[in-house]
Amino acid sequence: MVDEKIELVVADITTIQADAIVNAANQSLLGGGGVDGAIHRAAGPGLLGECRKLGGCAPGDAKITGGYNLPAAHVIHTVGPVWQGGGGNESELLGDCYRRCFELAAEHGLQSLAFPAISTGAYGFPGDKAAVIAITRTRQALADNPNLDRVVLVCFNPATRQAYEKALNLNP
Ligand code: AR6
Repeated sequence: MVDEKIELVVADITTIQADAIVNAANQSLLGGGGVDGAIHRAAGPGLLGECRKLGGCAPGDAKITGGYNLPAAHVIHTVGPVWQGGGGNESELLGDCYRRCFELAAEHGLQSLAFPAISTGAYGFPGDKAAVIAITRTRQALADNPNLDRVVLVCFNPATRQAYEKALNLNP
């Protein structure tokens, strides 16, 4: 049962011990507010130094770095879509973010991964729709990659946790 490998926690993602935590970054990969700011503050300046060499990142894509002062060994930086009402390929792009993060995790042999609710803060993606995409992609990745044994979906607030619980019950 892949769902047994999915964990929902209300927490600050910078405290999570995992092979990698995912950052909801912007195209510059040079830091920002929200979860991006928190990750850069907790990781320290080494992270920004490595990010400067990456040449940015397109929406829907992802890039991996070290975790520096974080408890996580790596950070996978992905750039979610900005919600524009739903007609701009936002759902596909958000799905691509999850797919690329899981691809990088598989390429690097990572066994545990923690995600924030990508795009649902400053980028305005509706939480319920984002939760369905996150759960669908996570189940797919767990089914495809037996080496992956723990995916933590980090909720910064109870509403996000409720959205994930609803999505998990939609298509068990
Ligand atoms: N741990 C876990 N989740 C968090 C944390 C945290 N420490 N802080 C916020 N969240 P956002 P986006 C949740 O705005 O919508 C940045 O400036 C938050 O409650 O961080 O993808 C970037 O540089 C929400 O549920 O990311 C970009 O410019 C989720 O993380 C832009 O924001 C995502 O909220 C990206 O916007």
